[in-house]
Amino acid sequence: MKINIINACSDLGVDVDGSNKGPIVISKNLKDQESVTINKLNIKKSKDKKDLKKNLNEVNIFSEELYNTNLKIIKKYIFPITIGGDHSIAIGSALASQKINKNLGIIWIDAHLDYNTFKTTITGNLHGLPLASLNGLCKDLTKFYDGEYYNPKNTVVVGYRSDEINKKQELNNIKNMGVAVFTMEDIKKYGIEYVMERAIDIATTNTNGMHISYDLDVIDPNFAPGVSVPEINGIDIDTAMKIVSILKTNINKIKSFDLVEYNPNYDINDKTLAIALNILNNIIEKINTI
Ligand SMILES: [Mn+2]
Repeated sequence: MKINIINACSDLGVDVDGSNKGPIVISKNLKDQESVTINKLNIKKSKDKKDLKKNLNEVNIFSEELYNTNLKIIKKYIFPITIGGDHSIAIGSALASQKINKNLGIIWIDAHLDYNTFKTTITGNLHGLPLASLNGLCKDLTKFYDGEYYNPKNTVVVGYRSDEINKKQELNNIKNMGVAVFTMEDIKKYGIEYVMERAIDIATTNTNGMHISYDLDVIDPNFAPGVSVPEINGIDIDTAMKIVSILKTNINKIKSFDLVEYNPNYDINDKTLAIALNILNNIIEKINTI
């Protein structure tokens, strides 16, 4: 299957700079891939601690442009691989896939739940809201969208960890919605093979397939320091690649793929870049065979 790379160059969803530069650094190291680049508006972004809707208009403008770009690609039966950028870019990429393919599930591979809403966010960093947005809970972030949202029953998070007391409400929200959350503890207890098998089952039961959103911060910052919001106690490189090989064996169920949150400003000796390239080269190679 033919592939297009979409460079989603935005860091407007987080008050840390640099993830907007990630896509170009990654994609120039991918050989022979057709790509299109979406740049964020050139504004002075809000980092005001009291601003709980940071860069909302600009994030919406970016999401809409990315959404329309991905729509066009998917309509041509080309497989979209969207490279972020902070995780707010997944609003545009995942909704475009849902709009065309209809009735998709989603696997959100991430150290974070990204399930805040405008009521629960304490930072106002909009990259903490995209998964809730994809379930239709943050309409201010999806104003451009007129399709169905992802069903929480077919929504799965893999790799979450955080003991922060202020995350309790987010965790309650996501559980009350019926989203499946597999934590780091689950991965340690049951193994990544079992967890991914369950995740794929949940995302694809009675659906037309799934969208995959892979956040590099799911990997332990010892191995992948080049992210904006690192969380300790993450998965190792072997586990990160096992996830990819399990996805490869299920490639026919995958309709669209994101790799997000690479921040070259914080990378050390290109360690994180090497992992990002390994993930993408594996996925690209497999898509080329179908
Ligand atoms: Mn994350």
